Amino acid sequence: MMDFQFTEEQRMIREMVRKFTDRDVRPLAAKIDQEKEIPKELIAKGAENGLFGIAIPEVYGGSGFGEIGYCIMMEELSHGCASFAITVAAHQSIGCMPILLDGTEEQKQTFLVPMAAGEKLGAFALTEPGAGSDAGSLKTTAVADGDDFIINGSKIWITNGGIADIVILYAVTDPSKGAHGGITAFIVPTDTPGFSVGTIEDKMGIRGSNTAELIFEGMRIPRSQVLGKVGEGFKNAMRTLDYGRLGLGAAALGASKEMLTLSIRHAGERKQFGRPIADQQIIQFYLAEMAAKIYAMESMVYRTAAMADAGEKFSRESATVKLLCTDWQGEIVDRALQIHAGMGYMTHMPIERFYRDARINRIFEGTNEIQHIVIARDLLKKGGY
Ligand code: COS
Repeated sequence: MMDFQFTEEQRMIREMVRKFTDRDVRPLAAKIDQEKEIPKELIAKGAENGLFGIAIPEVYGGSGFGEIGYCIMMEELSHGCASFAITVAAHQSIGCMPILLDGTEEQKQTFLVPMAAGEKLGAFALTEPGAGSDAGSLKTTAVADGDDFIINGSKIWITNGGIADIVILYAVTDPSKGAHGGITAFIVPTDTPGFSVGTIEDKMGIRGSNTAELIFEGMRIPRSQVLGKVGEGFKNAMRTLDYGRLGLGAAALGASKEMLTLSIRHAGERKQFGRPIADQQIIQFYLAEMAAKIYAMESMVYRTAAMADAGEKFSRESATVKLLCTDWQGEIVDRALQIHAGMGYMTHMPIERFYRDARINRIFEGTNEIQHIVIARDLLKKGGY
């Protein structure tokens, strides 16, 4: 398909990441899934290619390609390996972005620059055992003590948690206020005394992506590592998730395109009743439905990315992207498995891995039920579309 809306530079990004995915990522995807680990060399190669700071401005060590560039990258990586794509995503769109949004110049130079270069890996630590969808009801506390804050508590299901060098941590500084002024964001290097990694989760999908429990015991963080203003951490988390949700839409788009390509190929090759199954109208309809959804996904991902790059507010749009792209990804991967039938169910084919990997996209960075809330609140607040 002609991607006429992209600039020459953006087409080059796509070409570069596509080559990288074909050469370095896809061949390792099954192994990454089985061994539940991203090889360090792959992370190093990704960093060499500038993937870990593709959206971050050049002045902070990134490539400066913005959200459109980031979505192109996520799309292309997601053709190959969801575990690797989500490792990059958790680092960049929700690990780096909180610092880019609210960090001081000094914080950006100290923390963001090495993160954007891929020298230090980031993570975003919001979720707790009792605070998932209701992210405002955190229990991790940060108590002021002179020039420091002392942090106690724990986080669960943190993507990159066990391999990150820098974690953006959200903790309660004023329990009487909750989401409205009671939560503060902190920049936490993972070698800080009092920081430890607990359980590493075993998962249904994205098995190569690291998902960890984080524990903080009397962890002392200087005020210079408070991100943004004390009490404004919840807003920082929500603004960050606007970016994260858009990126997940791009990941869903790339994985869905891969499913369509494999399904078209299989439908042309697989013969039953003496002819390719692509001759059957029902299979043609399945392919047409997949392609129609992909076209809509592509349109909304890049329209929303353009809004983000233009500095417009895009919370409702990114919630819409997350909701529809990940729901449709679920339908598309299911259709791909149906078209491949018995073959698709076998573990030597990538379809079953894509099927397992897709499922988390409707859950993390705000369940799809939460996306309905974000969309509805915005409509009611504005009193219209
Ligand atoms: N951008 C800027 N500010 C935002 C914002 C956004 N996208 N979303 C909310 N805020 C602000 C609100 O304007 C409000 O500000 P005031 O205190 O000035 O009024 C504040 O943040 C609190 O917002 P709200 O009242 O909507 O908070 P709720 O506790 O009702 O939570 C939901 C709202 C449910 C939408 C939120 O908790 C959420 O997104 N939950 C899912 C969390 C999630 O994605 N978890 C996954 C973690 S990563 S795997």
